[in-house]
Amino acid sequence: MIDDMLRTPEAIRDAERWTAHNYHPLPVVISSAEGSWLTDVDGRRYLDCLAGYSALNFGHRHPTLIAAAHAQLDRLTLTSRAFVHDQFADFCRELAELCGKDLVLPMNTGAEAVETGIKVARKWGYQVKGVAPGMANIVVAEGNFHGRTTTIVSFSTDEDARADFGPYTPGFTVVPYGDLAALSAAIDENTVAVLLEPIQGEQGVVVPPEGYLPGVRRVCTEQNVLFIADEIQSGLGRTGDTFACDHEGVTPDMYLLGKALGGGIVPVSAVAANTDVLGVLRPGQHGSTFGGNPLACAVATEVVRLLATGEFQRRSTELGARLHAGLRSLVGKGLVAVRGRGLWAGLDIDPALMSGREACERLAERGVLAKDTHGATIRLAPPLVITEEEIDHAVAQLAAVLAG
Ligand code: IF1
Repeated sequence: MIDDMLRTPEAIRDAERWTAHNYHPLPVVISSAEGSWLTDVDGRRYLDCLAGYSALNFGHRHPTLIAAAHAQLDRLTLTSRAFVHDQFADFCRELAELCGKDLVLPMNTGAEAVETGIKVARKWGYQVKGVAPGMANIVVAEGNFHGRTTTIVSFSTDEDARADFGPYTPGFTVVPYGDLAALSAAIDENTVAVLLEPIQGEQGVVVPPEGYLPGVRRVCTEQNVLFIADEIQSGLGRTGDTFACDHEGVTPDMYLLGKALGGGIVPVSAVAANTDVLGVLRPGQHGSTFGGNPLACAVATEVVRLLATGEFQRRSTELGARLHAGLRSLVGKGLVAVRGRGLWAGLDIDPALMSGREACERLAERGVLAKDTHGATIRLAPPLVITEEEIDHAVAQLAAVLAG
């Protein structure tokens, strides 16, 4: 049926004609969506098991979020931060309270939140910790994915993401993910921060060993180093907790948030930290044209309120258990490994059977959309509004694909 999908060649050909080829999308052309379901230009329906890489945790067009967007569109959409607007304080306060932090700095994309975290950590290092000028270093993990800017790819270990984008930004030390001894050994008098994904998304939903994150927290506290948790993909309900760090009771010095914070409607990201960290910034030292705009704040405030109920964290935990039980039953039947937590899973397919891409093409033929990461690994991250029946359906379609 993948060939059937190519029956929509004009839409795909037009897309390919007029855009740089920085993606290799599945041959599906989506025209509408609601909840966990997408509909293509020919009326075919697909269960969304990617959810915009976790930007659609609340499903497509969640009514509360769409209503907030519509109401704000009819009032005020942008002021810049040169002025204040009436949506700003509620958003920053309610997000800060959700994070248990003093302050929030709103941006737009995840990469901007990461860049903001890097800049704030460096400035904190010089002005608070007393690191020698220009010497600040940040410890990061092998297999990291934190975005696509030139500084961020400077410390990527993925050659596809990094090659030929030099010269690279210095000031980063890469250590094996999950290896606390290596991380501790990499910290010296110039280390201002450790930047980690609590669960590595693009690497294939890699969960660190139990005790690793508490260990990182302890070492950072002991060494006066900021622990920056990139929760852009792992956070906001995806793993069954508000933040993936919550699973082991770890509180980072800085949360980096994005994706689902914008409700799948507008790009919204943010850095949340206490005054002793974010307080190093003075007017004119950092900013963004759209960061904290009225439309973003109106939607993101409702996102924070949805999370404050705990409903989506409970769904992710309960439905995630069903998903993982179903996936584990396929180990030895085409799957070699299943990783993840909550409604987030990384699946290693037997490479002798098919690639991750091929598996995703065959799933698409069966009306389930997912995305491969590398090689024979695919990730499943459905909206947290998915139902038990839809989970069973997705697992059944995967079983059929693996069975050939
Ligand atoms: C793509 C995946 C990739 C992220 C974490 C920061 C960012 C991301 C943990 C930057 C973004 C996106 C980017 C998108 C595909 C997707 C992704 F991991 F989710 F699968 F690439 F690796 N921190 N991840 O996951 O956020 O600037 O994109 O808003 O670039 O192809 P952004």
